[in-house]
Amino acid sequence: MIHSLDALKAASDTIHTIAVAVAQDDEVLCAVEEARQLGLTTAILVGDEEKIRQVAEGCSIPIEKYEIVHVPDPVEACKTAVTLVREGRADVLMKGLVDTAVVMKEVLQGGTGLRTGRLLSHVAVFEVPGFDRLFYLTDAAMNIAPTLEEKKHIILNAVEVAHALGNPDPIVCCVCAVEKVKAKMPATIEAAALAEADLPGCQVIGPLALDNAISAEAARRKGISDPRAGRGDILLMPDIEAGNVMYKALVFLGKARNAGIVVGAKAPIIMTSRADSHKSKLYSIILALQVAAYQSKENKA
Ligand code: COD
Repeated sequence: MIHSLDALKAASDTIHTIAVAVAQDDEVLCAVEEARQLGLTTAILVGDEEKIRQVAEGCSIPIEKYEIVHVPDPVEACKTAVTLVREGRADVLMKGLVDTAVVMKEVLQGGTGLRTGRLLSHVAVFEVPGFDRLFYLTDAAMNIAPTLEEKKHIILNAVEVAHALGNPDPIVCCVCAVEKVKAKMPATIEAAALAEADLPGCQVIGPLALDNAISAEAARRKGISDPRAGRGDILLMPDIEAGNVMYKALVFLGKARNAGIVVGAKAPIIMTSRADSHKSKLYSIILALQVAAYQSKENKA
């Protein structure tokens, strides 16, 4: 099982191709180049060729190592990058210098996008100082107010990522404000329903407050008898607000290292923002490659 993001890097051994949509972004190109230098990836850069070459030159990136597809219009560039993934010429999609909504619109297009019938959701993998396991936080970035049914799919998407990283039976904690079902707190009612739902490939418990999800000591002090309390791997957040606050708190207050991808589409999607650190972008690429390798192995099995 992979316990750290550096171990994830070391475990990656298959070269996969990334299609970068609107690739003229210095931070994104630097992270892609670092992954290429590590021998992990090749990339097809879709966007304005002149601008891509300028950015590459400014960052001392050997642009001759890359295939460039000249599509100056950002919407068309997203369409082209999505097509490259859909047609199997690339294994992972990465967002460059373009709004998330623009890429997602192309990803979600029926027929020409990357939909599979599954819900798409964001999974962030965190390495937190003081903890010897990775946490999978979901959904901090895509589904705004998921229904009970959508939460089941969000859990299953995170379970797939945990499996890809060698955790065969992750403990999923449905995080709420309290660990008891309260009629006035709908998230606790849904958490209890999720714990009863018998989702495959994982063990779901909840409702749990955050401390009882991640700290066995806190759970013991609270008198929670379930031995899985405090040993959560996947942290299902009640909605995007809680998820996003938790994400930012881990990064900016907790100094945690992280990677993040959108799963549930035909291929993993890397949606880093400019606020993400360089390391986080590189780890997100490596995470996406690892999940793509796992998915192609599973599909062949
Ligand atoms: N999975 C699968 N299909 C979906 C999903 C999903 N998560 N979301 C929408 N769809 C399908 C719908 O069923 C529909 O057929 C089509 O896509 C369009 O649906 P809309 O109109 O709801 O789609 P949008 O473009 O309005 O919304 C999709 C977004 C992902 C843009 C939206 O959910 C969103 O804004 N999410 C939050 C993104 C954000 O601001 N994150 C901030 C933190 S980084």
